[in-house]
Amino acid sequence: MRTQVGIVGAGPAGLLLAHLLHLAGIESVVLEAKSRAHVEERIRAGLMEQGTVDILTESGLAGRLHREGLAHEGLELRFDGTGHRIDLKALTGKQVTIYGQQEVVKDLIAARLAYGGALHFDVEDVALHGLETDRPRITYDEAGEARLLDFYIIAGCDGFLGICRPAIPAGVLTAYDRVYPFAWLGILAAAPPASHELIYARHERGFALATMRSPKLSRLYVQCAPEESIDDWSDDRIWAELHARLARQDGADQVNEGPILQKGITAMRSYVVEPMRYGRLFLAGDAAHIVPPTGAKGMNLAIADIRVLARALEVFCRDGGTALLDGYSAKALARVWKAQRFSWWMTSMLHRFDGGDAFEHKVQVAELDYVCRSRAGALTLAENYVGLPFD
Ligand code: FAS
Ligand code: PHB
Repeated sequence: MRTQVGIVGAGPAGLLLAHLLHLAGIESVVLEAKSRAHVEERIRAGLMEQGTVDILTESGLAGRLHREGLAHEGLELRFDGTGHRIDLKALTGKQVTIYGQQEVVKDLIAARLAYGGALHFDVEDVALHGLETDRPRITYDEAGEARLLDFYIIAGCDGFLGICRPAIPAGVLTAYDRVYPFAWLGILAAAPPASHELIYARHERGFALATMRSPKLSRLYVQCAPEESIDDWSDDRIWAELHARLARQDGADQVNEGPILQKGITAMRSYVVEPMRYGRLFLAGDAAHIVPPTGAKGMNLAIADIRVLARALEVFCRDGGTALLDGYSAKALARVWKAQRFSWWMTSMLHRFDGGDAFEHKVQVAELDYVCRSRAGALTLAENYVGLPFD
């Protein structure tokens, strides 16, 4: 007995794909290496584009998101101790929403289980076979039992460190890679946010970002060296850097300290593989691309891939049409590269590059000054930040 679609990975990409296929009457099986508790507790992205909220709303998954999400109509760029608000709503007519990725994952899992969709946690040794045939299969172990499932299509939604991308034979993929000379140290603190909107700060000591998860939960980041360990950063050192980098010329200090509930260091990298397909295997989300989180594009891009892939699979499973499937990679990559460009641009503009000469520092500040004072400059940031229109 063959299920139509096999999905490896229960992150935002895999879970949303399973849900959209279900709405189209298409059976799928989701295989996840970690436990339900693990994937629901992983603190990652926080900011959703308008298009992401729309997709979740249209697919009936956004009840809690609309109750608990925080709608934002602007953001602040801060440099040389002065803040400049970018009015996203006035410039684009759109807003963004703060709603933690782990909350999206919880909502997607609850929906999947509510209608009895196949979702297996804690699977091991997932391996793909027959990708070049019209009968691809997945083998894996579950509770010590070896399993084998046949599919028509396999979706690789297993993130940057998964097994799907590496299952594609050498020489097929072209990888584009940029590793940045810094990382982000992020904390989740039981403290009111520094501001009601996000603050992106360029500072001689390094980048800082003040964001949030709720009116009582702050999410804060500071740029650090890529090789640093979280053990190098005491709570006092973290708070001291946040106060210094987010300080305003007028002396106002908006950073509220509180118990740090979670902290971690995330590497910064831009990475894309082309094509996002091999035979009956289709890659989506971080399995195919990662971006530095400065532009808040990671999860949004995963959702955008799935929007294209789900539509193509619906046509294929309904009447065998392959035109949309054959066009998936090129269509997804067109958006991926625009998000890569924006994420690289925001990262280049806001971070301290050790060894950068005085000229580069002056150009960075001039770029920020231009974005804040020119409507055209502000619009280019705003329309990418809220999410480019789906074509
Ligand atoms: P995911 O990585 O979310 O999900 C892949 C799933 O596949 C995981 O649950 C994994 O356990 C599973 N898997 C892996 N190998 C498997 C195997 N062999 N078998 C079965 N399952 C397997 N983005 C932002 O926009 N803003 C941020 O602030 C931000 N912070 C981040 C912090 C960290 C530490 C990381 C790693 C990423 C961050 N991102 C951020 C990016 C992140 O949100 C991703 O873009 C998003 O999770 C992509 O979703 P998926 O493609 O579904 O991949
Ligand atoms: C977050 O809230 O975690 C967040 C928001 C915007 C970013 C990165 C992270 O650019």
